[in-house]
Amino acid sequence: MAVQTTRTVEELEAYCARLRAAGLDAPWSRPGPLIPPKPTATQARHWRWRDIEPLLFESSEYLSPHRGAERRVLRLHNPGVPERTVAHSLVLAIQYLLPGEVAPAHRHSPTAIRFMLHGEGAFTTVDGQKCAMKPGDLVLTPGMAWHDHGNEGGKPVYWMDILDWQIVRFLENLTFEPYPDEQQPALRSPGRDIYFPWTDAYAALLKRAEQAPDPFDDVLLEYVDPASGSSLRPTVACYLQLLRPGSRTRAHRETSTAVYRVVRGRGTTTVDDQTFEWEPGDFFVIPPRARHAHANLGTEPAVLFTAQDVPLLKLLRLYRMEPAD
Ligand code: 1HN
Repeated sequence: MAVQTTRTVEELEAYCARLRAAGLDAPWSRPGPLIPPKPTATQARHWRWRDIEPLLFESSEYLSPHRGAERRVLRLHNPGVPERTVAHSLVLAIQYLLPGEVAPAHRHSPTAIRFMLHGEGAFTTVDGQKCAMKPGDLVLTPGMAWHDHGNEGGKPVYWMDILDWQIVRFLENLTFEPYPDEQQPALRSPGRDIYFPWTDAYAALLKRAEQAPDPFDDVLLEYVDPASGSSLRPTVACYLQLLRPGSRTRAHRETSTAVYRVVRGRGTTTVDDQTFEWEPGDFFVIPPRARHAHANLGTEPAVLFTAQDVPLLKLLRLYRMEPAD
């Protein structure tokens, strides 16, 4: 409440009632600062692949992908986020398909980025471009691109989906549309702007490792649009990260949020007062402004895939990074 006033509390309450009736609000009429500090909903969290894997395999006993249910996915659920997503800004889901299964064609306003995790014979068709997905391949599905998936192999396959769903939802621009048929025709081979094969990305990462390491990330290489050189999307950037044996990065804080998948190797990531000891297949999330540092004290290199909302924060002039040793 205002400090200096000639009016009584009752008069103020009556005034506030008249404001409400007129469709107005006086924020100073309630106690507390005008802009209260708000802790992030996203909590630092580590998911172990050995806990996820049996539950992922079991999911096929409950659901077959079909029109309506659309996708057999398990989402990473951050306990702090009411929408049950990995972070306040991003969705991370693992999608599982048995041999011969098809996830029907549809499109939606959020962008999806797929990073292939396991198996042979998986494909995604994006606006008529059929992309075979081998482990480590990245396929970009921009918002409103038609897409369907399938498994033409003899064994189950799975990949991870990163979506900017939460950002689009916050902006109240979620749209969804089923394609008239279960699958769209494959018309042409994939463009270099949506299909990033593992062999190329990994070779580029090893080449980057020949340069001086980054003190905060050791070796970090961003996936960029080949024509423009910009991040994959205005909302999300993806990177491959190599932590060389014996490397220990400097602690720092960023205003952005990062989700990670361990591709190979072992290491540790300290996020504020927690230390995650990760192994191949594990996932973890670093909330905004959390102090974090990575280490690989083993004898083998460690490779991480990470997706971050950095480009959006940069567009909004909100991106900051500061050392926190
Ligand atoms: C979705 O539509 C896909 O199209 C994947 O493959 C994951 C997670 C939440 C909501 C929609 C897909 C999703 C999703």
